[in-house]
Amino acid sequence: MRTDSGIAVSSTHYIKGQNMSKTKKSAKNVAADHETGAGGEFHQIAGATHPQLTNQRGLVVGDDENSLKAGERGPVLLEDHLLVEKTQHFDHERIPERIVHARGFGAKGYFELTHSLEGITKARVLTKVGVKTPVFTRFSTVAGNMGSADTARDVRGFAVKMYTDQGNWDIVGNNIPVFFIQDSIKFTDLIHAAKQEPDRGFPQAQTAHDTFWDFVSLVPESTHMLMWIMSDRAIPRSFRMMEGFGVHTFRLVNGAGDSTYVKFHWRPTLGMASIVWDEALKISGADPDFHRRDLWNAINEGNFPEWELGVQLFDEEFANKFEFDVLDATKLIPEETIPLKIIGRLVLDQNVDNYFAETEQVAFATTDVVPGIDFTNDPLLQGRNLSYIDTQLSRLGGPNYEQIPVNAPRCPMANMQRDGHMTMIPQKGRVSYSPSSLEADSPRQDPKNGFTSFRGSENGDKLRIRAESFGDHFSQALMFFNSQTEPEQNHIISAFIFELSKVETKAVRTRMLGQLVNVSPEIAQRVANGLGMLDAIKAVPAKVPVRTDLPTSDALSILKKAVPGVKTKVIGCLVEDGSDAKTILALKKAVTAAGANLKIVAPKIGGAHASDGTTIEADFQLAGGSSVLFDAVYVLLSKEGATKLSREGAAVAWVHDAFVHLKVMGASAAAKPLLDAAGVIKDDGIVIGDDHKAYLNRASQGRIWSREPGVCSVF
Ligand code: HDD
Repeated sequence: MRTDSGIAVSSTHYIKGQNMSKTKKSAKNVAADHETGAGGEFHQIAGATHPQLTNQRGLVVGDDENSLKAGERGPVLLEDHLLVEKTQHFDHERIPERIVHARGFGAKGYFELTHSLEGITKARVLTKVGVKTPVFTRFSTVAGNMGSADTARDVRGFAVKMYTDQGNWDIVGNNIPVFFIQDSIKFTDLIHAAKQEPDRGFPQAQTAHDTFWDFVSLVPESTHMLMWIMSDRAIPRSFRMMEGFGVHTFRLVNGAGDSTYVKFHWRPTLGMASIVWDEALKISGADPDFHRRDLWNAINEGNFPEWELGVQLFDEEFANKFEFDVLDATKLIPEETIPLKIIGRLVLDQNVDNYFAETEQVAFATTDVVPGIDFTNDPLLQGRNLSYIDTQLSRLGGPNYEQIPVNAPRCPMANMQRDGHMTMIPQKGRVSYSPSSLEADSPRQDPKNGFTSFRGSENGDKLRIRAESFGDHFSQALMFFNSQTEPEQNHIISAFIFELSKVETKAVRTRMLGQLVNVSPEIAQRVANGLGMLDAIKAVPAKVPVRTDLPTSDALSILKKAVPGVKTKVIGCLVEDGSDAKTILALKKAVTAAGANLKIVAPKIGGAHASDGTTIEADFQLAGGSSVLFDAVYVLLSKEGATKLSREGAAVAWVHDAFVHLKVMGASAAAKPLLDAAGVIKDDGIVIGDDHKAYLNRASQGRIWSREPGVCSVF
């Protein structure tokens, strides 16, 4: 018999007379059965079919509660191989975390091609319409350690592994289409500057410290990316609501060997959405797992997140005339210049079975390409092509990590590589070399169908040099800023102020202001004003001055692209004893009909007594269900309840936060005492009364941006 993990076990390891499917079925009701105590024995769950507990070698364990001792109160014996094995395994449970992107969360699903790129590429995954290719996707933050918080201001990794029938193809991308640096030789420096400072080991999961701003203020090529990470793209509402980008220019190659340049884009069907910065800070405390919980829950509830795969295709002629170098990863090609062609969809419909086995051990590499997909000379990409496999060797312990199920290709695999640490596939035969003549079935190269590199012709002097065409560092930074809506621009300014305020060294803050002058004196002025450093503005000389004539691009703004609706969003409803039962039921019905989730927050987790004496079940206790966890809120209280809660700090903060985080708020008329105590001022985002339709309509349009200047300083 094989278990789900694929490990062969003897059927005698299951309690006699009961089978695996029964085990699975009964597992659903484990908690309930356990609580009833039915079945008698403490460790036995009533009606369940427990497989026998074994050690790693399949030996059935008789006692897992006590070690083997010499006498009742005597010393533990070395002979206790069960204790030794269990402890040793535990001692070795961790592997080095990723040097970057350590904190991540994965899910499985498929990629389905909807539009063929026949003639442009020979990659079957991009030419066979309707084929569903299995996929593993891992989202991540970059700088934070594995145990850091999901809502840190950071780029999000968006790595997709497609198990195609021609081998694995990885798009190891981010949720931002450009990068900090142009040449991979600077990657070590960038990451050292961004991660915790080496002498003190802090701060982690943030760029708001001296070494990061010291580095970037000395490296003007990072300026465009700084605009993006200071924007709300760096604090997404959900992995499900962010875009993904392959960043570099890649090549597609057809059967005749002709190449077309390509940039890959993932576009979420739910549209993009972000949180606001004060919310991000508070969510880090209220629920550090905010993003992973959101993805896990959505998939479990059947709300499978989906992205369109879009490509920007262009040729050498366009590359030569485009105003920036297409090999420069700090630049993008506006969608208005080359529109996206939508060619497929990515659907994540399955959570992992085991976090470590899959999400932790998955190994991506930019070199995982299939015939028909190839690299360009982007110097950042070229460096990445070395780094990924190299890092897996130390992280996963040896050259056979591709044999771990989450990494193994789903197509046939046969080669002359043998042995090494943790070899799991017993490759057959005498022949492990080539050429050979002894075995008729030993693998052979296939020049027609196999991977062949694009025949680029290269020549030139050997030089350590940065191409002049990479020299403009400020024009697209300004284009990005100018493409944003007013609230988005305000947030970029506030983020610079927040981050630079954490920088202790004044000279670093001053230098950064000097770099910002190169983007726009107005931006520098606004940031300097917020820092209280207006006197410190002194331009740092720019080699290539900013171009102010680039057209703006609506595609760069989150808000201009937002998709209205509350589908899969979460609405938090604050109740207390005396809340009106009928209104709660009606609200629940309306919210569910709109495809959103209603979560009840009450002062006690046991729930509240509604006006008609029934119990309103609570999802959160007030202190643990802060309003930052919800997209919109509803305050459903009786006059007595509202008066009582207006003296309760957590309730006042709940309502106040929702208001200053610009959320749409519904409230019963009787909730007024609490709204007043929380400083809520009526605007078109405050819907009083029972008109749930009006409330949901307003909530589906997103936050109340017009409220913002009234509740926080805009510089
Ligand atoms: Fe990288 C991980 C994305 C530049 C070296 N990178 C990593 C992951 C993502 C990216 C999403 C996490 C994969 C996972 O979930 O396991 N990296 C990017 C993007 C870049 C980029 C979009 C620029 C366009 N990276 C980059 C450079 C280098 C690396 C220039 C080195 C020269 N990246 C690594 C790495 C990591 C990694 C050290 C750490 C863990 C891993 O690879 O598997 O090799």
